[in-house]
Amino acid sequence: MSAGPRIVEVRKNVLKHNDEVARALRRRFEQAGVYVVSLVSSPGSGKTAFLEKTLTLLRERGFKPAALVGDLATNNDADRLARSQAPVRQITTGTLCHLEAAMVEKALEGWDLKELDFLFLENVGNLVCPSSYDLGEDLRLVLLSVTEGEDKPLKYPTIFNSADLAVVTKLDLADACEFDHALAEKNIQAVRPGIAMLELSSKTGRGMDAWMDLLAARRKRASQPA
Ligand SMILES: Nc1nc2c(ncn2[C@@H]2O[C@H](COP(=O)(O)OP(=O)(O)O)[C@@H](O)[C@H]2O)c(=O)[nH]1
Ligand SMILES: [Mg+2]
Repeated sequence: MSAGPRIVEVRKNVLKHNDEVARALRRRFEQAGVYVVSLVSSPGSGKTAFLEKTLTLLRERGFKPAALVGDLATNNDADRLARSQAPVRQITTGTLCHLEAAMVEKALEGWDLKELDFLFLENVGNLVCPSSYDLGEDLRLVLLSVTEGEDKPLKYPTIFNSADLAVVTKLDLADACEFDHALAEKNIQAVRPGIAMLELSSKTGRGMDAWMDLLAARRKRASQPA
C-alpha cells in the first residue's frame, strides 16, 4: 500500500477526535452562557492588539470577558492581553501551527465559565492550518490587515471560507498602503459569499463601536431559545 492513503486516514481520525472534543466544548459553553469568539489570521495582522482593545472596551461596558491565546512560543501575547485586567491564559503549541479543541479544554481547567460573558480564542498566526479545527466557538473571525494585500483571500480561500466574520484591520494605515477597500471586499466575498465584514483600527479605535454593537447583538441572539 502506498503512504498516501494512510496519511489521509490518520488526518481524518485526528479531525474526527477534534470535532468530538469541540462538540463537547460547545455544549459546555452554551450551558454556561458564555459567547465564544475565535480569531484567525496571518502573524502580525493585529489579533492581539484588536483583542486587547476588545477586552478593555467590554469591561468598560460591564461585561466579563476572558481570553486564551495560542502561539508556538513565548507568553508575550498573554502579557499584553492581561493589561486589560481580564483573565488570560497563554497556550504554547511548540511546533504545532494551530490550536486544537483539547488544548482549549485543558487551558480552561479551573475557570468557572458561568462567571464569564465572553471567551476569546486567539489562534496561532497562520492562514492555513487553523481552518480545519473546530474549537467549539460561536463566531470565527478572520482578520486581514491593510498591509497584507487585497489578494490574500484568493490565495488562502479556506481560512476565509471557514470564518463567520471578516475584519479588515489597521485602517489607519490604509492610505499609506494604497489599500483598495472595494477590491478586498470583492475578493473576500468571492471566496465566502455573503460574509459579514467590518473595517477598523485598534490603534485609533475607529470601527470599534460597530464591533461592540455586533458582539452584544450576537451574544443576545445566541442566548435566546431557538
Ligand atoms: N498602525 C497600526 N498598527 C497596528 C494595529 N493593530 C496592530 N498593529 C501593530 O501590528 C503589529 C502586530 O500586531 P499584533 O497584535 O501583535 O498581531 P498578531 O500577530 O496578529 O497578534 C504590532 O506592531 C502592532 O502594534 C492598528 O490598528 N494600527
Ligand atoms: Mg498575537
